[in-house]
Amino acid sequence: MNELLGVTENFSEHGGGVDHMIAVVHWFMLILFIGWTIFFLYCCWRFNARRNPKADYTGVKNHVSTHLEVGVVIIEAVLLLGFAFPLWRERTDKFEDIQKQDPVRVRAIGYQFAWNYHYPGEDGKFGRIDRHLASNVGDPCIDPDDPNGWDDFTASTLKVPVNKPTIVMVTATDVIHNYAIVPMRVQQDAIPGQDIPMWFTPTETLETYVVCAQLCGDQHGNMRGLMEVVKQGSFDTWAAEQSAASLKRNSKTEGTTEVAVN
Ligand SMILES: [Cu+2]
Repeated sequence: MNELLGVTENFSEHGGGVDHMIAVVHWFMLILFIGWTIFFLYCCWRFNARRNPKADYTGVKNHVSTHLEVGVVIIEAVLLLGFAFPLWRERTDKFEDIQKQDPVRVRAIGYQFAWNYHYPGEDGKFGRIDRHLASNVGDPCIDPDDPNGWDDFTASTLKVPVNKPTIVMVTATDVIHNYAIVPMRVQQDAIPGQDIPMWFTPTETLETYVVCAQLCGDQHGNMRGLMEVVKQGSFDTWAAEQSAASLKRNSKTEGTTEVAVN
């Protein structure tokens, strides 16, 4: 079905469910399309001028159509409240459960026209974020006075381990963007001033793209970033190296964080 619709292959744990829902919706739409087309052709035949030389100015006198419409509203309400909402609740994963699974945490900061990433470092804690400190676009705005932030590091590529949940806190520094990773089947608006969580679990190691899915300026089409899903070991080594380098830099300058925007 995905190949038929031109959709990129799925590489996340929950993506199969998303694809399944999209497929079901497409099949329903196909059934509706066929049904309405048949009804349209029937009306063309039933009400054409040759069969009805004289127009009928009174039209339908009974209330069948009103009853039908009320019936449709009731059936749709039952489908939505009785089936769709409970199913959604049951099938979607909960943020609290993901948080218990020792996820990788990273902030994605969108700006015109790229993405910057802020990792919490070896202590697993993000430094305090103070947006008043923003010195340039894509600045993660880490408060240099907070010791939790001294081992935080930034990167221009999203690197995450395979088979482990990742929580990305999505934000922006200038206008509204939209952070989308199609192979992971996730997408979230990036809004200045807000850190909004989004999560997924990659199932294979790969290199792919993240894109901006919200028209955000003249270079929006080039707002594409790299993403690497790597083995747990190489992720740990990389994160430890980056974190140690940051800590060394920040302890030298005694609290004045210098986190470069790549
Ligand atoms: Cu954008």
